[in-house]
Formats: sequence, C-alpha cells, structure tokens
Amino acid sequence: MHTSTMVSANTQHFLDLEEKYGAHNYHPLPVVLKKGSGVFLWDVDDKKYYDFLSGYSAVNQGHCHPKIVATLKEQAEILTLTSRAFHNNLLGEYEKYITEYFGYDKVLPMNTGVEGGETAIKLARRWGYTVKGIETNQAKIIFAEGNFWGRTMAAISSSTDPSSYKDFGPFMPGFEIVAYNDLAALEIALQDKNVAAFMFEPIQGEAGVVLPDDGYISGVRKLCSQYNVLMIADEIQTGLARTGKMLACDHENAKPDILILGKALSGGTMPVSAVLANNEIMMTIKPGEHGSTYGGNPLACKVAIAALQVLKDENMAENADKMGIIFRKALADLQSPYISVIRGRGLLNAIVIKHENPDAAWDLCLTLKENGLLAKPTHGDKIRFAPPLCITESEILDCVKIIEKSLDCLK
Ligand code: PXG
Repeated sequence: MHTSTMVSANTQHFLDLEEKYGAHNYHPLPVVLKKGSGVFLWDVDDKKYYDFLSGYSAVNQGHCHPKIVATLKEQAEILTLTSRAFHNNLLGEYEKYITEYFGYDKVLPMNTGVEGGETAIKLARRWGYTVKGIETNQAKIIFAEGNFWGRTMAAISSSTDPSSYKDFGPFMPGFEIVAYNDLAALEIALQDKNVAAFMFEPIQGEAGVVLPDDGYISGVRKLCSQYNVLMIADEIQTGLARTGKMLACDHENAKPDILILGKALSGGTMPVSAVLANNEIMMTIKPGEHGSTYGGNPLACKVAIAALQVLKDENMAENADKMGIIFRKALADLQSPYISVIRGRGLLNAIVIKHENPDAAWDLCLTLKENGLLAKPTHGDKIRFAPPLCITESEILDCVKIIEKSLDCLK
C-alpha cells in the first residue's frame, strides 16, 4: 500500500506555489486541475478524470455547462453589478422565477452558502421577537449534532466538530444542539417558548452523507408546526436535484418555512445563494437591516435562472435518482471486504472504509486518482461519491470498475 503518489514536475510547480503563498487551511489531493466539461476534469498534465465530488455539489449541472456559460458570458458584457443602492433589470425577473419555482412568497439573495445560513438565522430571530413574541435577546435556535453549514463565527458556534470550533471562541450565544434523527429529543427542545427555529440538513453532507430514518423530515415539519417554531432546511448541498428530487425535503413532502440554497444555484460558476420564505417571515426585515454588496447582482440573477432551468430541462433530479440506484447496487455487488457501508440518496452517496490502516480512505482516494476518478475522504474513513447529475449509466458502471480496481490497493 502506498501513502503518497508521484507527481510530475509540472504538477509539483503548482503545489509549491500554493504551499508557499497560500494559507494552509486545506489538505487537497495532489492533483492540479485546469479544465472541466460535464462529468470530466483534466489536470495540468492533460490526464482526464471523472469528477466524483462536483465541487461539493456546486457543479450538479456538470462542469462548464454550455447554457450556463453562454448566459454568463452574454450578461458579463452587459452589466455585472449595480449594488442594491439602485435597481437592476434582472433582480425582479429572477425573484419572480425562483419564488415560483419553489413556491414561496419571497427570496433574499446572498452569495455564499454560509451567508444564506446567517440570513436564515437573522430572519428566524427577528420573526421570533416580532411575530412569536419571544422576549428581547432570549431567542434560541436549535441545530442538529454533526451539522455543517460553513466557517463563519456563527456557523462554527453551532458546530459539534472540534476541527471547526477549537480555539476560535468565544461563540455565538442562543444556539443549542439536539441529536440528529431524534424526534423525541427535538420535541423536548422545541417546548421551550424561546425557541425560534430548528435549522438542519435533510441529509447531513459533511458529517459523511448521514441519512435520517424515513419519517424524520416530515416529523420535523410536524413538530415545528405544533410548537410554532420555524423549520429551516439547509439544502445547500442536498438541494437542486442532487438527491433525486428538486429538494431533499420533497422526499417526504415537507415544506420548510425557510429554505436555504447555494452551490449549484450557479452551476459552479460563481457564488450565488438564496433564502426563501413567505411574507410573514421575510417581511420582518426592513430596509437597511440586511444585505450584501454582491447579493442580487444582475450577473448572478441571470446565471441562477439558467442554472435552475437546466436542472428542469435536462431532468437532472430524475437522472440522479436512477443513476444513484444503479451506482449503489453495482457497488454492493462488488462485495468488497473493505467497504462496510454504502449509503446515499440520488447522487449524494458515501462509503465507509473498513481497514486496520486509519489512512486507508485517503490511500484509496490517491489510487482512485491514479485510475482516473477524483473523490475525497470526509471524516477519516468515509468517502463521498457525488458526480455531476448529467452522468450516464455506462459512465457510472465505468466508474464502479475504477473503484473495484482501486480497492485492490487496500490488500
Ligand atoms: N451548508 C451546507 C449543508 C454545506 O455543505 C455550506 C452550508 C456553506 O456553503 P459555503 O458556500 O459558504 O461554503 C455548506 C458547504 C469547503 C466545504 O471546505 C464546504 C462544504 C462541504 C465541504 C467542504 O469549502 N459545504
């Protein structure tokens, strides 16, 4: 078994630049990419790979989708940013499009996913004070254990992962944690009259693609309604067709009070996030009380419409559902002694590696890379498999062959 791979002098040049001049806040696989198209990526030595990460689900539509890129190029030559000090001719059109697409009264446009989370929490607190009647500064937001929604101070304040929060305190008050996939624990927490919202991922992505039991999402919906608490769904990684439905909450016909989207909202071309809610919630925030320089910029608006349209036009949710079933079955058929768990929904999947070597998942990812497939471990022994949603059946089966061949490195 090998723990490192040889890289070309060309690749090493780029690794050295990042090592010397960039902060060391990531530990990437030693591959330097320069081109992408659909499910494929190419490195600086022109080696071709299947992308099984999709930019953490930002590239659901496939790399450099021609319709999204054409829209981006076209709008980039006309108008890119006005700030919200003025109106622009695309914001309203986009707001109408996305609210009708998901069935909400209003949208608040932001950029990154974590800003979407911050926005949802501000909305929930404001609603808690002005609609639910929570006493000033007493509002609580409940989060699920194992949650991940980004790296800001608020996001790490709700984290239960020491690598996110350690030595970054003090933390945001008013956040509480309940076990994930535990409706009884949630019900106890929601009885507190100061609780404004429960914010959760319908499938926990970073925690290692952790699926709740059937009935959890609809159970959350029911409890939130019963105790007059807002249900906030962080669908930044699970949404936009990734799990085989437009939203992961759709699997249980549960409609969140606040929906957060990001990542694939631009098909991987630029940071675009959105928070959707009905008037009772959204209208609690008044002019000047929230915003962002780039939020709602005309380039993002035009690109987001194209990215959402592509998901529908190309039946990406349906394809994710079908390909996911084929993928998990083909993986199970391998009967590998090194895979202890195969789980997922649609094309958000993970395997758990069983091996005495704690670096086995990392080693396997290096071998997968050598064999032309890019994936990355999450939390040590788990590997996420999440290709772009345009992948075909023959490509999926080709990838399972690569995985089968690569597993030999663990012998
Ligand atoms: N919510 C969920 C469920 C996520 O997976 C975010 C919010 C934050 O999105 P932004 O756009 O602010 O990164 C995520 C992000 C990384 C990384 O290091 C990010 C994610 C997953 C793995 C790695 O950038 N998801």
